[in-house]
Amino acid sequence: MPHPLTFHQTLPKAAMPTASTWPVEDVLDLFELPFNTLLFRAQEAHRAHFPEGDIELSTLISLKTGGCTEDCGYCSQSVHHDTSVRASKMLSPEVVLEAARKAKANGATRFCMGASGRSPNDRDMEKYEAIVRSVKALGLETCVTLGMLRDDQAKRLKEAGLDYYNHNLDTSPTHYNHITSTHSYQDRLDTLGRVRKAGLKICCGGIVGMGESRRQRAELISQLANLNPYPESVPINHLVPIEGTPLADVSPLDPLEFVRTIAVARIVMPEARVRMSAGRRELGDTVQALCFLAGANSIFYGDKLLTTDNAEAEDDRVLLEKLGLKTRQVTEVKARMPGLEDDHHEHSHAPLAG
Ligand code: SAM
Ligand code: DTB
Repeated sequence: MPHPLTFHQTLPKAAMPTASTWPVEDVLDLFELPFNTLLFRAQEAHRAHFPEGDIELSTLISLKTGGCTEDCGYCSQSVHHDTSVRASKMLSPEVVLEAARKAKANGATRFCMGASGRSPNDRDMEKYEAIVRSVKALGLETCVTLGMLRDDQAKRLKEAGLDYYNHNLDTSPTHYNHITSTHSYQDRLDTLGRVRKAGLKICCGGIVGMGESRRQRAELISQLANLNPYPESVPINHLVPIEGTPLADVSPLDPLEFVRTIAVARIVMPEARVRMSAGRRELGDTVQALCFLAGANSIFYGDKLLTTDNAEAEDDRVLLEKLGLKTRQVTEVKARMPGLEDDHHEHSHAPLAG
């Protein structure tokens, strides 16, 4: 008997997001729909592009923590803020590999690695390449976030086997100057351009709850949707307030507005993995259930984010089971018959390891 949460389904190969044009006003109109209409539209978009209950599990690790020269107002790792996070050396490849093995055994299909800093230096680049190679060899999808990249760095990461580069726009262009002064929105867009040029997939999203207006949330989503093509992966973070940062005491966002943001992202980027990202622990089961209904189909899975606690893995197992959601698995299948494509992805679903 298969486990009740197990089924197999093959998706169309390499569904590449198509170009779309989403003016801010149109995105804002979506935000302002009656809640049920918005969720209904989001469900329609979701079901047209993904099988029911297909949740991607990504596990996150901080390769190098703290000591960052940038002054992003939300961040625990900036040298400009007096937080409890201390700078630490880069993790050894062995420690990272062990964490990746564990993540895979626990059901994750993507391993996301973050390193603090404005941009990687050349000595560290070699280490990142080696780490990407060895994590990729485990059969996991790889994602790194290392800050701003030059063309040659993006190319090297691609050659090392990197799948995704995470580089968030974080907020609207009109709010960005209130959040960061050490780099510009254009810097972020430029890195995204280089990442695309190198042939990498993009993981790009933002944070809500940083004192922005609804229009500014619409501006962020419009920016993301108008990237051509839009990101394959869209993390929507809910601000995790960090003591000692300028945003520590910002008024909390209405959780239903977080749900709306997910729903709008799903409608305007229907083929993207929309990740209910940081801040999930604080949202509770009911709001998370609404986010899944709104089209979230990826979560960070594991007890830790970068410097803060994630929702507990055990609680996630219980929640996914309760909601009847299945998790995604990716297996590279080498073609054995002449005339078939070199390899293809087989998408299946399996219960989580306990
Ligand atoms: N240095 C890299 C860069 O420049 O992109 C990594 C930056 S940061 C660690 C990665 C992303 O995590 C940020 O862009 C932001 O969206 C998210 N993030 C960081 N701190 C957060 C917080 N306190 N609450 C919510 N999201 C956060
Ligand atoms: C993303 O959008 N969110 C992740 C990942 N990309 C690197 C990071 C969340 C960090 C939350 C705060 C912390 O743990 O320091």
